[in-house]
Amino acid sequence: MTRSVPRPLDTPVAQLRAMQLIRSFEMRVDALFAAGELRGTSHLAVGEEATAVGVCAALTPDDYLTSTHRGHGHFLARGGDPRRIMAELFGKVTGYAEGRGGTQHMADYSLGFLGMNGITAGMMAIATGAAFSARYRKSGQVAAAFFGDGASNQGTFHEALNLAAIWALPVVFVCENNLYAMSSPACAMLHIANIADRAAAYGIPGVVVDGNDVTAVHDAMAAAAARARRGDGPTLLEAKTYRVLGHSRGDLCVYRTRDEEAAWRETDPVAGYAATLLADGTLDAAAWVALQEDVTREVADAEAFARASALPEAMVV
Ligand SMILES: Cc1ncc(C[n+]2csc(CCOP(=O)(O)OP(=O)(O)O)c2C)c(N)n1
Ligand SMILES: [Mg+2]
Repeated sequence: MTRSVPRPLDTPVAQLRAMQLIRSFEMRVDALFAAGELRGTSHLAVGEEATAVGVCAALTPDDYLTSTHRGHGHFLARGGDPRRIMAELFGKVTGYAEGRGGTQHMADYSLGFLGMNGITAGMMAIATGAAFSARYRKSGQVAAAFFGDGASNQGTFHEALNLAAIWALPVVFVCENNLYAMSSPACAMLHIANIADRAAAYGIPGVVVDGNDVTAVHDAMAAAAARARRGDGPTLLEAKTYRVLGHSRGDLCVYRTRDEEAAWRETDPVAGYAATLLADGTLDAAAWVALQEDVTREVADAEAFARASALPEAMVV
């Protein structure tokens, strides 16, 4: 496998660009599914860009990261190559799993990106193991594990938090509470308001953060990662956000209202951060337009690369 380097996310504009890249990539993938050009299904992270970028901005190049079934954004934020991700979605040999894994099965160990996984909460255990390994080797690395509100009701969640707590492992559990697990609203599946409150059961800090505010996510993640690196153990970080599109392809969202969706669109993490940077003078209007055009070009280039790539050879068994 070729070595990659994590995406530099150390400036506000770099963070905005990464969020815009995720938005643009996911919207294009959504359109490709709608047009019947991509097969199967995919879980898109539109509206959840700030959690991916805020968390990755607080990691060092050596740290570990695990993802979920909704992982394109996590991977792009960490430095995954849009060309190879798109090629994997097209089932092409240049994709991260050589066209045989698809949307939920991509990894790049040179980025510390240990992978996506369709098993809800499954990667929380992998991240806990990676943190154990880091501690054993005294490497100073931290592992971050993304998971959803639905995953917090899986047994694996409790097992991972308990082990990480009793061994004070350097892991940060990042819950992307996007208010839904498929068609199930979090408010009907949890008898508490904050998933972060579950941290108390393991004697570790539980922190709630606005998951649509990239700076707030970064700051909370940086504090949790510093704590983990000091040897003080894990944190449960809950980022409140919203899954703007359906759970996966073909979901008409009949279980929620259009008013609710419109209200959340007001808190759009990408447009909101662009507005902040325009208001404080970090970015001017022309630069914002140029950034969006540049990202559109990058996504178009990824698609052209994927289309031009070969299909894998048929497997003979
Ligand atoms: C162990 C397991 N149980 C059930 C499923 C079916 N399933 C796929 S996605 C999903 C919902 C996950 O919800 P959440 O953790 O909130 O993540 P989100 O889809 O909102 O990002 C479920 C139940 C699964 N993939 N794995
Ligand atoms: Mg969810």
